[in-house]
Amino acid sequence: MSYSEKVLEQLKQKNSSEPEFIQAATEVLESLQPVLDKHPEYEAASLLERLVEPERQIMFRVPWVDDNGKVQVNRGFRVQYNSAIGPYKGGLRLHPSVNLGIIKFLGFEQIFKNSLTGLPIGGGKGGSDFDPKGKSDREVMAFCQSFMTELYRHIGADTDVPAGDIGTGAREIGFMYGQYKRIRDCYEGVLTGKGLTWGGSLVRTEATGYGLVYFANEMLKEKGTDFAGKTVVVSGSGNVAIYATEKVHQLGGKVVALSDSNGWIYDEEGIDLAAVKEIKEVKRGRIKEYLQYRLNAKYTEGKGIWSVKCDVALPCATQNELLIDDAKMLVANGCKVVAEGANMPTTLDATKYLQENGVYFAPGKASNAGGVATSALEMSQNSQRLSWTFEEVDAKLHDIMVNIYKSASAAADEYGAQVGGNKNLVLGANVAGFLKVADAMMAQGIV
Ligand code: NDP
Ligand code: 2IT
Repeated sequence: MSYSEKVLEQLKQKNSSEPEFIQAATEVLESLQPVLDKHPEYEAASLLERLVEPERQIMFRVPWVDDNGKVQVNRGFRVQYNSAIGPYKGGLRLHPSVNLGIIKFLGFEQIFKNSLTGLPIGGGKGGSDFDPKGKSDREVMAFCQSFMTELYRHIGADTDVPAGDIGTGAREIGFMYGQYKRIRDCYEGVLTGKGLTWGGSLVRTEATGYGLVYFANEMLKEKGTDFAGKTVVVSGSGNVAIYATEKVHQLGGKVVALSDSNGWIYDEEGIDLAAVKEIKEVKRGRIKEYLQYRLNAKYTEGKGIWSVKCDVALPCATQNELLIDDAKMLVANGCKVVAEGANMPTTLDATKYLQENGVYFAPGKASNAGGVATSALEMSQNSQRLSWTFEEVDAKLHDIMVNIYKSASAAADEYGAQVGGNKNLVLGANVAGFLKVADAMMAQGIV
């Protein structure tokens, strides 16, 4: 058994109730064996065993009072995974599906993603099984204040810097920041995704979606083409999906479908993004309401968005939303590029099928890194006590995404990783992200 297989076996035994974590670790560890063969010193230092074990895992009670005066209790999490190359950095997910295994998979992915950005940020993730959907602003504030009343003691601008993720947007970050400042009496860049008048960075709202499309554009360039005239399907209709759609349209492509957890819309003429922003960002409504804006659009309840014919597919909702049968439909319909905006939206077998059938595939840890990269730019601006212009931040984001593409594709080339006539960017991203962290861990001794 190879070193990576041994570590994976142990990991499966120790974490048998965490399927998403096992899935994320399997994908990474299976990619790394060629690097481990080249660097026997890693096994001698039990580097992988240390890498897969979070430095610290925090779980806590979050009590709050709802609008009926009833006390509610949620579970809070922060997994501080790896600080070899910088303070822990990663989002906070608020969704009823959140549990320790989900936060561990996200935190593990974040280590490699953050490394790929080239910026000094370690990996972490947190959140709660609290569901902001259908709650009043006061209830959301009560939850966020209670959550931060415990979390504050574990974080700090040079220790751990949380941010948004599913269910955590500008409103939630505001309530959490207010409570942190109140308890600590300290105005520091402890969270990213802040409002523009109180330490936030321009482009952070747009960054994950824009960055995803900058990355996908590099993939199209490799294939001798670009977004002009391309038909694109984007799943989800939250932060990442909305700004991915905006950038596709700016580059001359046409997004024809979007979704939420209830169903999906199809608009042959191209999605009217102003309508989607009003439904989702202002009214916090359901994607079905799009029919009130565009009479010719179609709504389908439930799953099925990947049955829509497209050139490029951008899954931007959640983990394991693109399954093997979806992959088969995409291939049969002639889709040529899949780039993940969400974290691990494609199952392992669907990824393999896409790759082996000639689809150029980008893993989220490379293609969705624009959000956290711009968070790191927010941290830099906070340290300098300066704000950069939209153009400056957007240009840096663009350069970072091009560089991530170059690092992942160079690593794929170095290890001869080709699949279905394309570079294997899954292997390339894992290897390139891993090497920087591994080097720092080796230099820092047994910690
Ligand atoms: P939002 O909360 O803004 O939007 C999430 C979208 O995905 C919504 O349309 C939501 O629908 C849908 N969705 C969520 N959970 C499910 C589910 N279980 N089944 C079906 N649909 C679901 O989150 P973001 O846009 O910020 O995040 C989307 C993805 O991108 C996540 O995987 C996140 O980890 C990842 N990501 C986010 C970054 C960021 O900067 N925000 C950075 C990098 C990655 P509904 O409203 O019905 O729940
Ligand atoms: O998954 C992710 O990279 C994020 N949710 C963004 C994290 C961040 O710190 O900006």
